[in-house]
Amino acid sequence: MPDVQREFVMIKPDGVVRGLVGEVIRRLERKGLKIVAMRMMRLDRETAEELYAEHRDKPFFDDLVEYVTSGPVVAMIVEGREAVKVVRNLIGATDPVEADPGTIRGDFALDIGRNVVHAADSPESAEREIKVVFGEEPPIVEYERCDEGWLYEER
Ligand code: IDP
Ligand code: MG
Repeated sequence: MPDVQREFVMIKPDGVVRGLVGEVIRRLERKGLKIVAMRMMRLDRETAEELYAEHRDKPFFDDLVEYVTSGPVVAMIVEGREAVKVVRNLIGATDPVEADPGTIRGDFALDIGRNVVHAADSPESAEREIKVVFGEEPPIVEYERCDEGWLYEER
């Protein structure tokens, strides 16, 4: 199967507390993506700062770190063809006001500072963020989805 990628996805505290965990996972699963690791946790400040290191100098950085450490998150690694692009399309634009209907942010959020879900923006970011949140040896569980033969023309 060509172009298989790993993507890092994280349901943010508003998504968990608002009861959207199942909704987000459902959308990833029904697209055909395979969840290969998942952990519910609370991010500590250091991990959140590292996760969002690229935004350290932005005016919203402190609020962002406060937000993602304010409650539980559900962190996941998903696999599939072009998983990074596919997940970014599923979650929608950063600002939920601009996000298309049908996307997670487009359907469930109204505020850029409470946009329900995080996903890495490139395969390189995904690899880095997976290590930040899951550690150097992420707990990946390999298996086959029973529909893989029908999700992809070639295997
Ligand atoms: P992304 O989550 O779509 O990749 P980024 O630009 O990487 O968007 O920003 C990371 C997160 O920082 C966003 O998801 C959002 O929660 C927050 N954020 C981004 N820009 C703003 C802003 O202008 N005001 C407040 N929060 C912001
Ligand atoms: Mg980003």
